[in-house]
Amino acid sequence: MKPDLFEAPDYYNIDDLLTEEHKLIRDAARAWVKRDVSPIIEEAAQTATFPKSIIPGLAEIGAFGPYIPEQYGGAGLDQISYGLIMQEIERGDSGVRSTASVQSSLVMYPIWKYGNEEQRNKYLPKLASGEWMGSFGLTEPDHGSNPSGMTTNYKDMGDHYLLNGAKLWISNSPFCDVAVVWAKNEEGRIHGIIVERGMEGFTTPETHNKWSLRASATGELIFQDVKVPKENLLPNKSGLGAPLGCLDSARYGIAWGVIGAAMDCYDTALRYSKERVQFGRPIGGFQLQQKKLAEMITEITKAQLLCLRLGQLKNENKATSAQISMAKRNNVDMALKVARDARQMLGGMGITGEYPIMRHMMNLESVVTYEGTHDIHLLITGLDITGINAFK
Ligand code: TGC
Ligand code: FAD
Repeated sequence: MKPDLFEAPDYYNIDDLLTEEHKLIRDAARAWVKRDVSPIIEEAAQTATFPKSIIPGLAEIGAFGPYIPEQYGGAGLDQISYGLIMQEIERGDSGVRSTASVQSSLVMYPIWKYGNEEQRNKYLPKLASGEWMGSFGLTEPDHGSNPSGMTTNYKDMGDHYLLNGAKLWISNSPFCDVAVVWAKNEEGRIHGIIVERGMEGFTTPETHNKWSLRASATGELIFQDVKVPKENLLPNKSGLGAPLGCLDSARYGIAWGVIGAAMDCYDTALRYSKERVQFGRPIGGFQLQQKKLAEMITEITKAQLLCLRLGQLKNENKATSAQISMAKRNNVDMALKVARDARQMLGGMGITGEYPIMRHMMNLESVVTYEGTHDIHLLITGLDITGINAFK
């Protein structure tokens, strides 16, 4: 892979709207990605290997629990800092951002929000440091977009719970130390339960042959009569709203993250267009190529502004789930289109691992599907503006 020459586009001087702390945090994450992710990520993706060596670095830049209070080992940052970290990590690779999203918003967040003090003290510091890695089990083989139909269940056996069922498409599952699993009790009510590696009957087979997110490990969570101690139940929230609340936080991070992937594709295509000569001139001088570049930077700039405003709303606790859905859907779609146009601009070179574009493009095919598909988020907006539910 070529040396990482990334220069972040900031067409509307959005940096002027950030605080010095935001910029310091962002720049530290950017420097870490250049130093520790860019040199190894192409090989990790080509060989479909999760690069475990980056775990301590992710912890150091505050990517594990950016907004979790410092007393639990988190970085205690605001929501804009969280977004900027996700943007920089996904500039490196969506799979690396996935690892951080799951750890922060899908594992640490529910333990922090729905757990008790003992659970917070037991799990959060180890998750923040990367000593333990987590996964989040909501999706099942027969229940993806419609998680309320889940069949994973637990029974009260007096001194413990007995957990049965299976989760599919679970990021980090093959190496996770703990899993936050969503399961129904005997009354059919959904609860979060913490399952630890080593519990008898709990297995995590890896899903192979992915063409997307190849540097992220994906797998199953299988529970066959797993005895889970009663103290592992998250006590403070139940119902589908509990996992969906975690998704709000992760989807918000994705809305920022994919801007990073789009910026990397744009920056690569812009540089290439000035160097690549055809018909005796740089291809960046042809109107058709300028159209692609101009549209890319326009859409990236709109996405940056959308996220910044959403971050302000999140900081004030005013962001709605539907606003987050709109940003996730818009920005992932934007990044996919930027990646596809950028790839074309590199001609044949665009399909090789010499440049990051094809990897970003393939990764984004997962990002547009997970955490609620493109169509599901459109229906969430439709419901919000009309008041009429198209799901039921
Ligand atoms: P519905 O009846 O609408 O809602 C049930 C309860 O949940 C509440 N609620 C929310 N709460 C918090 N945040 C949200 N975003 C919420 N949306 C709904 C709602 O108020 C209600 O509460 P209550 O108290 O009245 O019970 O539920 P539904 O069954 O009709 O489903 C709605 C739908 C389709 C929007 C939802 O199920 C959905 O979002 N489906 C998409 C599934 C999804 O996103 N799965 C993601 C799995 S995790 C993942 O992909 C991780 S990838 C990580 C990585 O690698 O980065
Ligand atoms: P389906 O729900 O079967 O949808 C298939 C198609 O039908 C989609 O296009 C969808 O938009 C459409 N559709 C469904 N319902 C409607 C409707 N009502 N109206 C119109 N169209 C509809 N899940 C986890 O729990 N934890 C994880 O860590 C995790 N990581 C993932 C990592 C990867 C790489 C991938 C690919 C997925 C991951 N997922 C995870 C699962 C992910 O959230 C689901 O794939 C996603 O929610 C969609 O579910 P599905 O794949 O079953 O598709």
